[in-house]
Amino acid sequence: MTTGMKLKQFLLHEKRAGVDLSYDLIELIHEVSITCKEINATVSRGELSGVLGVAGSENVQGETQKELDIITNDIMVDHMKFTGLVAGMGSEEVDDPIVVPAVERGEYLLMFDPLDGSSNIDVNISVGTIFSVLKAPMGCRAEPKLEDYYQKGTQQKAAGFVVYGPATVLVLTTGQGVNMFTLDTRIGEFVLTTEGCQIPDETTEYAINMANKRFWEKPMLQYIEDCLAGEKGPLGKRYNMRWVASMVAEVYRILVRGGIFMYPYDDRDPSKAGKLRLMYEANPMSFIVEQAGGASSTGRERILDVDATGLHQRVPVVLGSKAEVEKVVEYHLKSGTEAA
Ligand code: AHM
Ligand code: MG
Repeated sequence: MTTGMKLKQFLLHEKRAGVDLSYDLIELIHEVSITCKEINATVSRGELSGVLGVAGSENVQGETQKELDIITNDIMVDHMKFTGLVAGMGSEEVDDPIVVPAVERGEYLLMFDPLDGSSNIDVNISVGTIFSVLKAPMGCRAEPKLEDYYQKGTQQKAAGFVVYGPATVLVLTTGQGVNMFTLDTRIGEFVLTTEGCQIPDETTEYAINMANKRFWEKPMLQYIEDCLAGEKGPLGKRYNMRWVASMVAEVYRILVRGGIFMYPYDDRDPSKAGKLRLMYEANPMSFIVEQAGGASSTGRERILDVDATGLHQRVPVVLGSKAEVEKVVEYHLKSGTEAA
């Protein structure tokens, strides 16, 4: 009976049961969970924390940062830098790799989005922290080069996210399925509450920002049109739509009851293949979704197989219930190989 175990206790239990997990990786995940408790403490105080609203600076993608984006980024960096577990870090909020002092260097690279969905903070809707762990090719022996970060999603050693919602929940995979740990605020520990999440294969619920419709490619337009046609249309089902504008909340919902989430290719800016970032959002979420029996694609290619060419690279994302994702891929393949 593992439900009820605390996060680190559970990971050590898994290791003893034969799962391939290094002690350093277990420690790293545990340390990340500590920073997420700190982020949770800040976020959950809302207006009381005095940090809501626009900070006035812009991040590397030219988006206005909320103060909390910066604060939560610093919480993660300042903590993880001195754990002896990471060789370097990549953050959605920072242009270049984050350097770790030589004496503190560890074996892993940590990629993270400290506060995903932060435009929701002021309106009190769920936000979250997303993270992905890669092996540093040179380990602790040298400062990682930029190219060391350019690893495919299939190389991830662990990925997870914490959603700061009505309950604070850590969703984690180390490549052996997906487990959920709920923060028990009475004892300050993440406790295993769901073991082996399984995304239902089929769904009738889709999530997409319809306001971007005019920028989409033909296959995406066609798929959504067919969803809207309902039971009388070619898909033969009555669909429902959701859009939280917070990827952590959307993926959490999909893990619990299935669904499909799409932030597809759009032609607003030819230098960006989509809105979401490969290293901080698409790869970790795809690893989790696949490990829960779902699928994840750009529409044409499995996301975990996409070549990484930049720290802040964008990628179209279609993920969730397997049969539905495969349907969307079919629409793309049928329409030929142009674009993205
Ligand atoms: P962020 O990392 O700047 O918060 O952006 C990512 C978020 C996702 O959580 C969410 O799915 C999407 O952006 C919402 O985009 P939109 O504002 O187009 O609805
Ligand atoms: Mg984000």
